[in-house]
Amino acid sequence: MSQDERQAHGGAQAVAAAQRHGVQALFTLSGGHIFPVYDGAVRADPPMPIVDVRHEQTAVFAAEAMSRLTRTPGFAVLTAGPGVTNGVSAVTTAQFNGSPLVVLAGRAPDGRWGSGSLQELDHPPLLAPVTKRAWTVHLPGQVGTATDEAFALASSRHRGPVFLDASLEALYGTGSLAGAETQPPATGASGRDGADGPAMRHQPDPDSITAIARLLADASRPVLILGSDVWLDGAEHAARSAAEELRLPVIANGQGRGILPAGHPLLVTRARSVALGEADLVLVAGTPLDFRLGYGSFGGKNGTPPARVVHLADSPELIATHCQLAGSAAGELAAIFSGLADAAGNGTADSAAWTQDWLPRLQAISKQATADDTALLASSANPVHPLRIYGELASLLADDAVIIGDGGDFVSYAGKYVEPQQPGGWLDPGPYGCLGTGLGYAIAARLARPTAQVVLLLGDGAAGFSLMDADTLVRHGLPVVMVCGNNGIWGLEKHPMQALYGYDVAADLQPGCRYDQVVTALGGGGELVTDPADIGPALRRAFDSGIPYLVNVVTDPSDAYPRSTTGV
Ligand SMILES: Cc1ncc(C[n+]2csc(CCOP(=O)(O)OP(=O)(O)O)c2C)c(N)n1
Ligand SMILES: [Mg+2]
Repeated sequence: MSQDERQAHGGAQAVAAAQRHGVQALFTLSGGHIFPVYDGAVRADPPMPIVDVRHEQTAVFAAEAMSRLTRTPGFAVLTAGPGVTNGVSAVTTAQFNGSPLVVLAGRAPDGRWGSGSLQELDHPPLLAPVTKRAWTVHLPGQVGTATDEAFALASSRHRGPVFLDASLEALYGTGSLAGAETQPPATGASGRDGADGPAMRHQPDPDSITAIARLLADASRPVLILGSDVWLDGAEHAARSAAEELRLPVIANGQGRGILPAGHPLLVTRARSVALGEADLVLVAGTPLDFRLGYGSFGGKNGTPPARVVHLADSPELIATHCQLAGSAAGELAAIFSGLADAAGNGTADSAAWTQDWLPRLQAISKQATADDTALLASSANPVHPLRIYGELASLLADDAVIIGDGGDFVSYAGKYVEPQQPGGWLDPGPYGCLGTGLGYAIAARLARPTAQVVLLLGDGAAGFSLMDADTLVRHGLPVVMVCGNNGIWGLEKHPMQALYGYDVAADLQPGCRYDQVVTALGGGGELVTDPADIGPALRRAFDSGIPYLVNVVTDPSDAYPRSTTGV
């Protein structure tokens, strides 16, 4: 590609760089420090859509979700000072999720630094601990190059957020439109197995794969866990093929959900407790061995010895060091899966020990658990049992639906009872567990998947963090179905505090609060539901409405999600 010698201000350089990395839209909230970026977006050819939101957290959450759904980097543009600090929780969420994202911020002028100009804050020291890199551009000719670098870094394994701020002089001043870097990104979408350019290839060590194949040959009760990075690294097809070839029981986690569709015979997520409690070998792919996975301690239940654990990750620095591993492999996850299938397969898997007893047992437990759900999913209890909502939703969801969860107990139920049919159709906040992702994720999902159903599941507490951004859905014409599980409490905190102290404080919200009227006031639609029989018809009206629509279901506050740990 030839160098573009045209002169342009820093904002135009940044937009041109973002476009070279496949960015389709920027998410922002206005401030004078960043006007040149808007001017760059408006004048770009083609122009870059600007999605202006009502809180910077929403801008960054939207950019993060865009990256997790499209597997091209997200782009958020924040104004100096409070614009940046408002985005910090969402940047941290991206860091925990390994989501490729660039946050470009304005910055007070260098020429007045130290004199107290408006919103003068040195952002990088705040952002450095929660990004891959955070730095400042001071020269007008360097914004394009720096933005190119930021996108390349965000998209390279292990992916994550990168922060860049540009002083007023740098953003308003002019330089070459192209910056120094005009190569198409070596990274881009890693949406297909092996689609990465050469710079992205990280071939795993074949010896470590052979060693894992040997562990598998010795195993009689193996389990494969598929996490979010399997999807983000573009390894979903290789993962499924390997699981099928080796006949491995699979449990899915985060964005790994849907890689094996609901009902797949190897998917034993509903037998999780026995599978992880009695396994003798657990292969954990594309997710950290954190609190969600018992910190990597498996087996040991019902007289079984502790399980051997193997960690598979897209980068060596992610391999767990806090627990004992029997094996590990790092690099391109698709290559790890196909290498493992080759090394361990050889046509012997059908006769492998676990297909005779272990797999059928987990399948039977899963089947029984699903059968046992029927009563609660159809519950006619009044006040409504939250599971009745999921019972009604199940029959309305299309295979390509994007399901987003933002809340406590209400969303834990969704994680257990809503099984996606396709990978890339499930968005939870990930291990940082930050409430408030909801509207940002929904905005991005509607833009990333224009014809798919987008369903946002909101706890009533969670709704308070971002519901004002229903206004953004309305202004930008983005229809989304929102379902609020309204128990009138911070359920995931109230019940545990009761259990610990015998009383609770700071855990009550307004019973029956009209969150639906918030959405109607902002120009969308909505309704309140108190009778279980009305849930299905209300959801159908929401899907048919073609506008942002919130179904506000009053649920039973005495119901607590049956959890074994709160993660603390
Ligand atoms: C930003 C943030 N603040 C606080 C918490 C702690 N927290 C986790 S779940 C939860 C309760 C959520 O309540 P709600 O959304 O109403 O869902 P429910 O549990 O009632 O179904 C809280 C306060 C958090 N995870 N994130
Ligand atoms: Mg609640």
